[in-house]
Amino acid sequence: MKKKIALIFGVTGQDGAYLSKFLLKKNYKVFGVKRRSSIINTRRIDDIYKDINLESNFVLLYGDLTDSSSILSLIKKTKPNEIYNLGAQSHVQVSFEVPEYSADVNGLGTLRILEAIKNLNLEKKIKFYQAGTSEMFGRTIEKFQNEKTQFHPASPYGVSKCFAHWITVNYREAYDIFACNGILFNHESPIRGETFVTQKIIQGLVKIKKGDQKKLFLGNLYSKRDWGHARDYVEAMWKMLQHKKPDDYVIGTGKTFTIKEFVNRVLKKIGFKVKWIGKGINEKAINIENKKVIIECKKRYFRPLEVDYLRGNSKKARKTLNWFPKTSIDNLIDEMIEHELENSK
Ligand code: NAP
Ligand code: G4F
Repeated sequence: MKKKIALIFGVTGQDGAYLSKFLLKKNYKVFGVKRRSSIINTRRIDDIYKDINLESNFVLLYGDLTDSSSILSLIKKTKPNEIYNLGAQSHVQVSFEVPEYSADVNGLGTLRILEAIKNLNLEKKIKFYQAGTSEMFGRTIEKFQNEKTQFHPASPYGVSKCFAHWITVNYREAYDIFACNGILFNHESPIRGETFVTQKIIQGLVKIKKGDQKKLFLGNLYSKRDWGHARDYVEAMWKMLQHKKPDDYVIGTGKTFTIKEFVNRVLKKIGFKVKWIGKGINEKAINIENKKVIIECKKRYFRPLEVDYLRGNSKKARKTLNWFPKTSIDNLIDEMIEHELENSK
């Protein structure tokens, strides 16, 4: 049987790495789009590259979501059956610093791919996945967000992803493209970027335990997030494109925790006993054993506007796609800590 071909934008990111491995196991040929950078940015996928058995089925090509001509020629050259758009300036706080760039990559980047599909007359040949986000719900007052919950984004990142969401719906309705939006809640893993809060907490506390760092500085400890594992979530992306009809799906665990609850779980697993004192920006955690402050809050990590509460209702994905999250928050934390301990040896 002829191999299916997938083209992944954002292949060097957390999800790109998990999705590549998932698709290669399913016998796809995977083309990944990487950006030119001044230092090597393929750390997360180097193991695939080094695996001689996978080598010829995994090809990296240069491209950029801000460059229509590269997108057009990548699609022409690779003739994919499925395109996964995972490429983004994906850091919410950074999007307040580089709003225009975030809109360009995240919003217009999506439009550029859809336009290329249309202009190459491949509407009936290519299935398209768009990496949407729970950040689109932003400041909603609904406490269990599903596909019908109104968007109220709270950052340039969230707004740019709303554009990407609606342009995907628009091209599906106007040109009959098999295009799906995954509305994914936070998902983490041992290869999560170091500046996202889960990885920052785990790396920081492991370093403090080993005596390699003195303190961990954080921002808002009271926002709530629904955290799953990236490995489970890339399966949902693929399932969306295998379904008979294109549609949009919320993907989350249905459980939510504050940042402080996440920190406390990590502290316990690493073997710290702490006492929390103070309020707001003055809140701190003191190591009971040696009376040293190990966690403090810093203004610079608070955002101009916060998304306070996210909890995903993925009933539709469970029912229609038979998708279920497999990893609990405790297993996720254990895996991330184990990886960090191994790494720091
Ligand atoms: P990530 O680790 O930050 O990866 C983002 C990827 O996009 C990287 O490969 C990055 O390349 C690439 N990229 C950035 N700018 C680009 C450009 N101009 N042209 C082409 N590629 C570009 O993000 P992730 O956590 O894997 O998330 C994947 C996607 O899902 C993103 O769109 C994100 O917004 C969305 N999402 C993530 C979550 C989550 O919790 N992880 C939840 C919902 C939605 P470099 O490696 O060169 O930087
Ligand atoms: O880990 P975060 O930076 O993730 P955030 O903002 O929820 O965004 C992530 O998930 C989205 C899905 O909902 C994705 F679309 C997006 O691409 C990204 O992957 O922050 C989580 C929470 C926030 O409330 C933040 O204010 O943690 C709080 N926080 C507290 N201290 C911190 C810190 N966040 C970061 N990054 N760093 C801190 O020191």
